[in-house]
Amino acid sequence: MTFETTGTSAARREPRLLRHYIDGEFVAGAAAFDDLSPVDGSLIARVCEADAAAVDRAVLAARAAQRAGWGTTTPAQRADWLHRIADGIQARFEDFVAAEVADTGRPLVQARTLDIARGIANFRTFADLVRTAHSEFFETHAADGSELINYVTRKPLGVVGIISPWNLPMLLFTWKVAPALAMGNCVVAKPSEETPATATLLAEVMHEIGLPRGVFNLIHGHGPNAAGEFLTRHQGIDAITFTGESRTGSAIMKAVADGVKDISFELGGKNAAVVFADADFDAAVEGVLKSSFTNAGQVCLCSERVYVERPIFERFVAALKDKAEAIKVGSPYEEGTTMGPLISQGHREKVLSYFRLAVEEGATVVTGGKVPTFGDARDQGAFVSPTIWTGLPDTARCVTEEVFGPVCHIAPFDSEDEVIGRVNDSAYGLAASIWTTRLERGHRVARQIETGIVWVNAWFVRDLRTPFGGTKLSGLGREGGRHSLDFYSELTNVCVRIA
Ligand code: NAD
Ligand code: 6OD
Repeated sequence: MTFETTGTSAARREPRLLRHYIDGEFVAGAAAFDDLSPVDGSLIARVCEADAAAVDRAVLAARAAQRAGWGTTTPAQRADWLHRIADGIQARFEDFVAAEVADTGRPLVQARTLDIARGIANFRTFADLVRTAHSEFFETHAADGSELINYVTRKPLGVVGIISPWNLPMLLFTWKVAPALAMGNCVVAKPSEETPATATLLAEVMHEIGLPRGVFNLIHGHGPNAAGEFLTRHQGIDAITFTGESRTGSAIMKAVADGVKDISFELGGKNAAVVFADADFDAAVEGVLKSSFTNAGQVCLCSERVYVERPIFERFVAALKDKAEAIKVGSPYEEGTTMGPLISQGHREKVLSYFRLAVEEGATVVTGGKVPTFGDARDQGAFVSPTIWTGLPDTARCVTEEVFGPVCHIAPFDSEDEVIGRVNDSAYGLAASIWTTRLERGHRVARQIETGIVWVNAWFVRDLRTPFGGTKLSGLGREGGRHSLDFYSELTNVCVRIA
């Protein structure tokens, strides 16, 4: 593979110190850690590590700001603020793109069209939703003949703790920050230690537009026994919303149990794609290519299990192999790159351990399973090649456990009932996609799949008004549209006798 020297390499940037944003000020602390480029291992920035005292200050600042005014602003005022935040991101769009690409190594086009664009859309969508939110209303006729009306009012929860992962940093961070602020809460938010850059830029935007101090607080740091855990254990938090691994969700659930805090969890998955023989073949191959390899497979919605109806199985495997081998793996600063590295050397170790395990479990490696070599600085990065396996039993660990890399296992199936059973036989239940030209079949199968999201002839098309979340180990609760408005507020039913 060639390495073009055009473009801006993360390696050439001056390391900066990324600070916390607490009570309207950027503050450092005693400790800091390295933010390394997954493209070539170079130092991007030093990042402050919040200790318990910093987390405490952030929670107290959020509480004070919530009581001092944010909690009593009108929905229309908050909607205006959210649009101003969106405008602020838009004004620094290319800074956000550069920061996201430096932290993750993803292709520039993805950062522009998905990550940063969605960050803006999250603020605009929840601004519009909160402005137009309506209440429930019921007329009641009691047994004694009296008449009453019921209506529901919403109050903010108070202070919301937000913890987000590294795979879609800006998209997932703002997906929580926007609705939390829209509903009148103040937030203390912690991005992943792997991807602190866009969250820091967002704090700069909040500062530049003059958002009242304490409304948005940013803390950096690690998870267990560090900033993340200090936040979840803090008694001043009213709710935690978390996106990340299922076992982290379990640890957070224990941490918040004593305080009986509200929680919303978007967790891991082992998603399936089902391709029926009647599918539009080319569309299905293209769809599964996207659903398995987008963002190097580091999207919680990616399909790592692909089931293909037997008559087209061999043809489908061959076609997907050709497409996977045409993916251009490399630096985001290189023209034509369609897949960047994994997020870190540590995560690559995990993915490579599954590559080895697949062989031990008896897989046929159709393509990939390797670390590409470049003969330049990218060899210090965290690249792997797009990988396809076949031949594993449904019970294999590589078919049941989330790898979170550019990999899928393809298996044949013979009947609709059989494939529904196999898709549902999973500890996870986040998403599935079905490829068929028989739409009644699409509806019928979708209704029987035990996941929070099912796409038919599509993948990762998002209408932000729809519920988003998973069943089983994939999560707890739903966010999106009115489901976010519900999670980020307390509902009070007011019942009034009128006659
Ligand atoms: P992770 O669980 O390791 O970390 C996520 C965040 O939690 C980070 O900010 C981390 O610092 C923090 N954290 C870790 N341990 C903690 C603890 N004990 N207490 C408090 N905070 C803690 O997840 P990750 O590796 O960053 O992300 C990848 C995982 O996220 C995958 O499993 C993926 O499927 C999942 N994910 C799910 C969704 C979804 O919508 N369902 C979306 C994106 C990612
Ligand atoms: O699109 C979204 O709203 C969302 N929460 C996507 C999650 C992707 C997981 O990696």
